[in-house]
Amino acid sequence: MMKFVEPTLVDTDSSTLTDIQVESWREQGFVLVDGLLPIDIICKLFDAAISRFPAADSDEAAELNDFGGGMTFPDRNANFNLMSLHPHLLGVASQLLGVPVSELRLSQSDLWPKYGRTSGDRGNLDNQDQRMHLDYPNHTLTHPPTWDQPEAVEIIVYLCDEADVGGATAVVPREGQDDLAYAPPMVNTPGVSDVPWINDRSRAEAWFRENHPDVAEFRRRLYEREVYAKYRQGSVLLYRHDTWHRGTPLHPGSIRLAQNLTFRKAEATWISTLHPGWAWAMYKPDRRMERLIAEATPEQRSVLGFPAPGDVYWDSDKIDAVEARYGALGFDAAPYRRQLSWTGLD
Ligand SMILES: O=C(O)CCC(=O)C(=O)O
Ligand SMILES: [Fe+2]
Repeated sequence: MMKFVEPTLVDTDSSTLTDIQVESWREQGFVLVDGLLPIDIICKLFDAAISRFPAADSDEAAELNDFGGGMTFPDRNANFNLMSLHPHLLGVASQLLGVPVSELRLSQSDLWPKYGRTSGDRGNLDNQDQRMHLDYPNHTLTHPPTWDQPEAVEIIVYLCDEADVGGATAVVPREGQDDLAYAPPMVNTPGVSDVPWINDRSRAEAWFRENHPDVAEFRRRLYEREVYAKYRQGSVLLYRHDTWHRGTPLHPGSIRLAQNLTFRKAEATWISTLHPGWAWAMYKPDRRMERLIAEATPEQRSVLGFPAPGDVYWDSDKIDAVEARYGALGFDAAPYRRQLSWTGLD
C-alpha cells in the first residue's frame, strides 16, 4: 500500500510554519505545506515555464530523460527570479535554520520539466523512477553536519498537481535519533565513495546487489519505508540535503513542472552554488542581474551575498560607488547610509 502524505496549511496570517511543521522538518527531515506562496505567482510561473519547455507530446520532449535545459537563477524571466527570493520562502528558511534572513544564502534555484514515460530501461541516467538518494553529494564539498545542526534547507515548489500528473516525491521519514537509516556517515548513495553515479532505480539497485549486498539490503528497507508527497499546485516540500528521498514515475505522456531551491547558512561556504552563478548573468545584455540587485530589498540582496546594511564592508565611498553603478536602475542607497551613520563609521 502506498502511503501518501497530504500537505498541511501554514499559518496563513503570518505566512510562517506552525510549530508542528517546524518540528516535522527538524525531526523527520521534511514537511509538505500548502498556502505559503500566492497562487497567482505560481500560475504566472507555470505559464512562463510551460511555454518555455517542449510540449509533453513533442519529439523534442521524447529526448529528455535526464536533467538539463531548465531555468536557472537568474533567468530572463523576472517572475522566476522573484520567486527564488520570495519573502515567504526566505521567512521559512530563516525559521528552520534559526538565523536571520540576512544570514541566508541562495545556492540553488532551478525549474525543470519532468516528462512521464512508460516503464522501460533507458540507461543509468534515466530520471523517471529515481534511485533512493541524498542530495548532498552535488551540493556540498564535505558531508552534512550532525543532524541537529543543519546548514541548509532544500525546497521543491510544485507547479502542477499530483492528481493530474503523478510523480509524487518519495521521502523516508527519519524515526528519531537512533534511526539506523540516518546514522552518519551517510555514504550508501550513488555518487559517494566507490558507488557510481546512477540515477535509475533498477540499475542502481542491481549495482548494489552485485557489489555490496549488505548495502542493497539496507536500501531495500529504505524503499519499504518511503511515503509519497501528495502535492498540489503551489505545495512546497521542505527537506534537507541529508533526507532520503527520490523522484517517482509520472503518468505517461504528462509533464510536471517544479522549482528546486536551496538556502544555506552564510557561514557554510562549502555548500556550493549549483548553477553557473550570478557573475555570468552580469554579462547578459538584458542586465537581469543588475536589475534584480537594484530592485531587491536589502534582505533579498543579502541572500545573494551583497553586504547587508551595517556590514563592516561599507564605508561612504563604497556606498557612493555602488549607488553610481545601480542608481539609474532604481537602487536606493538610503538603508546602507542610515546604518553607516548609526555605527559611527561615516
Ligand atoms: O522529482 C522529484 O520529485 C525529486 C527529484 C530529486 O530528488 C532529484 O532530482 O534529486
Ligand atoms: Fe534529490
